[in-house]
Amino acid sequence: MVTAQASPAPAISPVAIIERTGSISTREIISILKGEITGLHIKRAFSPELAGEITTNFNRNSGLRARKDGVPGQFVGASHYRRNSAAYFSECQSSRSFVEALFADLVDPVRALFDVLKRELSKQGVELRPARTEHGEANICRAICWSGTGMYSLEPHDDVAQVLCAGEDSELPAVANNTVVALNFYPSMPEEGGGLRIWSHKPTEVDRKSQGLEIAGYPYSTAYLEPVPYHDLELKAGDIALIDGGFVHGVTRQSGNGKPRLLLNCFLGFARADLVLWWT
Ligand SMILES: O=C(O)CCC(=O)C(=O)O
Ligand SMILES: [Fe+2]
Repeated sequence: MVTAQASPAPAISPVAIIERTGSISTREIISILKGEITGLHIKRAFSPELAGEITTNFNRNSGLRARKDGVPGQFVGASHYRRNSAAYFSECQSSRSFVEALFADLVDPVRALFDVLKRELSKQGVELRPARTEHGEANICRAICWSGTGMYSLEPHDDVAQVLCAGEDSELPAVANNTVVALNFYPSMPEEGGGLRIWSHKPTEVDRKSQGLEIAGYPYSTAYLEPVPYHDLELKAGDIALIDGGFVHGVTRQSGNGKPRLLLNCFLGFARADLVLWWT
């Protein structure tokens, strides 16, 4: 008798997360890049005044648009998700002035972090730079308010599938051999919810295929994730979180009236032993 093979349950990978208050250190960022820790949550890492100014600049930004790639959200900047590299880098170019307008005359906290990281990596013989092609180079970050209305305002996903599918002419797929790190700054958070949920599961290409998610890595179903333990980062305005984007993660539904949940995000990772790239 032939019986149907049920898909195996997702493998559990332990998560190692550091959560603390204070300043972010390059040592910890490099530790995530090397896959030694899964997540780093720094509370009150940038000032409420700076957070408030960036939020105001987002709300009145003339480049603010709705996403049209099936992921509900409003954003400023460019996303490489489901785009070929020509389309992505041309979108970086056309949105650059809007991204710059998020910071106006403020000290851009994302740029400040990259400046320090660049100095530290260079001492170790490693270059840090934006991903690029002949079409241009990546912006420093993108700004997004997720607007999913179900159980999650951003459904569970991984950030690796989109990197693997960035195209043969792209520098990004090489990063998927190493840790794809998501760098998130939170200028505004709702009173409740909007946490970053990280499941103890790092899907392989086989896992992704079994779920039909090999191109987007989005969205993993509730049924698939049901047996997997998770950890919630409870975020507040002014926090920074870095995670290994290979682990499934999503954003819990937000509640409370008034304050939006605003994220500044980019990705980074080793493309070679002597090169770390960032992109959005
Ligand atoms: O909004 C967040 O906290 C996470 C965002 C995220 O996972 C992504 O942009 O891929
Ligand atoms: Fe993500």
